[in-house]
Amino acid sequence: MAARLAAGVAAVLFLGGVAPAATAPARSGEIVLGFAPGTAAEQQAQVLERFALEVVRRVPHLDQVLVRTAGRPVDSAALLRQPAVTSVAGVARFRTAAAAGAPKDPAFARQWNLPMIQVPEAWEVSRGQGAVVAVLDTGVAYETFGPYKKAPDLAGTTFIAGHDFVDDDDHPNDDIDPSAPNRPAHGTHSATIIAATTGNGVGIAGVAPGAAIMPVRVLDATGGGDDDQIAAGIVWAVDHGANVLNMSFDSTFDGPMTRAAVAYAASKEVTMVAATGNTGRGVVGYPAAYPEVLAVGAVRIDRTRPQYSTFGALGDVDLVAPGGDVTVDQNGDGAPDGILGHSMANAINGFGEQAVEGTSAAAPHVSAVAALLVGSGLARTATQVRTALVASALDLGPTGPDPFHGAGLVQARAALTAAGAPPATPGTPPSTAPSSGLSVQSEPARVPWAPIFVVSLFTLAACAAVALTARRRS
Ligand SMILES: [Ca+2]
Ligand SMILES: [Ca+2]
Ligand SMILES: [Ca+2]
Repeated sequence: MAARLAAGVAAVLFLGGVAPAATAPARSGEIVLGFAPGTAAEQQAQVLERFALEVVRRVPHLDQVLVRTAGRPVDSAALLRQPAVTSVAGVARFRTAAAAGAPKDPAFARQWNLPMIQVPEAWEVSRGQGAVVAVLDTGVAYETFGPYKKAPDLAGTTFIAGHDFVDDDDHPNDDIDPSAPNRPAHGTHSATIIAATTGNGVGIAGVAPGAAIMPVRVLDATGGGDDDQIAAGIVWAVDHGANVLNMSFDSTFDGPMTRAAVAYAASKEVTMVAATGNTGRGVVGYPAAYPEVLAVGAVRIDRTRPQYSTFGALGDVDLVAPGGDVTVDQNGDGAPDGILGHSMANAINGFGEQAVEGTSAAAPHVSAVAALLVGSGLARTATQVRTALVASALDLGPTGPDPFHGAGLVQARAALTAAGAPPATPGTPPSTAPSSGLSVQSEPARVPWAPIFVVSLFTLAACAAVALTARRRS
């Protein structure tokens, strides 16, 4: 350790005495526990044993100890109720000012949706390492296999083996929709919002770039899926270690198998996130309508609800997240205000960045912030994650929870603080809100695809009536 510290100091001096900026990412499953001054060693040991915490490092003379949570949920509130415990915090990381700054993803400057939900600030605490997000969708371009190619901006992303419940095989690859070939492949787009490889000089930055993606294919290339496929995907993801399920699809049909699968996932404390729908009307679709699922609506850059974003009665919408509106350019950057993802269109190797709008794009933001919480070690169960997300949301519209925005706009850094991370460092540089003047791009992002297409939410509704008897398989 002494050698490592010395090397770090030398590096700082070598770079010209730049002040170390407090920033950075969490060490997964490790937290710093503060004890009251003078707490006896035996008393500390009792607390550690009671909460099944293992000591990683003690520093002489300090009342703080770095502990490992062994992947189990940490009840920080219960810890803080221990008389001997004074603080519970994530592991702060320091680095030279020169090493900080915006990620080197060429399209990052166009990702207005990231600063809007405090993503760069949240990376000071967690990048999602240790969290597994199952993307229940049309598949993901996660491997080069047969005719399929791995998406360039998923090259460094961690994947957990998934499953294909449409073709019933172990290769949940994403396809081009033959009926709308210029529409970007949906599951890949969703997955990259969550965990595109970040800082790699390609494409976009993900919201939780350290999270692992589990591709679970429950929708065919046209975006349709049946009750049994959805249910099988949910149960499979839960049984294979997913912490968070992203479900960017909806139906007006309350499928009995999906309903039971959602109840099973909730019983295992797996966080479920779903899109409210793109009908623009006041009835939230399933599975978002199940109370166990976080129902996510959309907002535009000006934090208002786009016309398409489905709302409900009070309590039906839990949160909102950036969903975009490709009919406007509110930030004046010359591009329609869509949500950028990295996916393919027109051909399974036709990769690029596409701007889309929809609650399908909003939900992955919340799934990714849930992954940041899980990765921080400070919130792991669905109950803990929901509590932190709701408590920290930025209230929008009518004061307090309302039918259009629920608790409000998801806020990644505030959610981590709500779960027990230290507050954001005052004067922390740039929440990196990319201004339009900032985009010095030698390699301009290929946005938007022309023409900009509206990615409507994939809906099961159209086939719901026949879903149980006349399964559509491509
Ligand atoms: Ca990237
Ligand atoms: Ca714009
Ligand atoms: Ca409100």
